[in-house]
Amino acid sequence: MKPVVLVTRKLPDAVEDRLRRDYQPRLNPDDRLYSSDELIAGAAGAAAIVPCHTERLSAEVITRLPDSIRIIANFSVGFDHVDLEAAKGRGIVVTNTPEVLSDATAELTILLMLGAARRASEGERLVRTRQWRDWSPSFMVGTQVTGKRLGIVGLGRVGRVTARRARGFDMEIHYHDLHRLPPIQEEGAVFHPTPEDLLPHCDFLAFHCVATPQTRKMLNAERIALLPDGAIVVNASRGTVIDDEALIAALKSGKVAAAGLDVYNNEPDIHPGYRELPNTFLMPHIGSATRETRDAMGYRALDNLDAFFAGRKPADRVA
Ligand code: 8YV
Repeated sequence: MKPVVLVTRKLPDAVEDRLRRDYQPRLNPDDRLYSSDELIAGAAGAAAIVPCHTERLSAEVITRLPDSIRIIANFSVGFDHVDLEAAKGRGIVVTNTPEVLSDATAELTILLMLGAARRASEGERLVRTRQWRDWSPSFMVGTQVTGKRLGIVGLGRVGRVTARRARGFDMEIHYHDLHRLPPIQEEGAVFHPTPEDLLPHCDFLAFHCVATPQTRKMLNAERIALLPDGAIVVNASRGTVIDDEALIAALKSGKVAAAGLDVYNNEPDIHPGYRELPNTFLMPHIGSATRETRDAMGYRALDNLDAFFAGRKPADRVA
């Protein structure tokens, strides 16, 4: 008997074809967002769940999952939406999809940097709304990216690709992480043991760290004060790393010249302050949204399922 797999969102066609071939999938062709109750009901008799970050598998939800569930194979690299301790407590294996989305997310990060620095949002609006009437040497002047210092919080897989792409703009890379990386991974990036050490070196600041209680509101008012005046902040990790009120105040005062954001607290109902500001470049959590990457994420989630049901340790086990 092929194991029953609850798939919470519509996945790429090729991934769903493979699911149909190897499993008895419960698909969601309308891509409707399930409530926790619907998810729990849909999991009845299933051996596995393939969720996205849009499903919150809190301790409460995991406690209520049917006993049949043995693995949660996430279609995401981030797993902050899953309570790992609760899963461990119930003997449920949890996996993620690392590596395959590093390029796409790094590309998006570069877009955020360029979009924020060159005032892409303002410019686009002017053209689209027919308000672009003139040109002058002082019109739409932004910040140059080339040759600037980029500080990266979290020089993991995505952070290292962003650093590599940023070197194409002759940027000088600085980073903070829990530990200094070996030189082969640093590729010349300058390590700073604390965020406080890093921030004064950041003309641009990019977040690529994991959402944990320790990184929550990491960018707060005190730390923003340590940035050079006119710094640019970008975030393609998780919204929780930013104190929204503090960043919005800094964007208003000009302390932070611009922000490029793809992730937010309380998505998609984000802090309204971001929408009102001209100096924000805002994307709707699309870091990994390329055809190639979404296929690869699906295959990676299925590789983890295949390994698990073949009695092997899934490569990307996080709990
Ligand atoms: C995904 C992401 O689109 O993988 C992640 O952690 O944040 C995104 O790139 C999303 O999580 C898919 O579930």
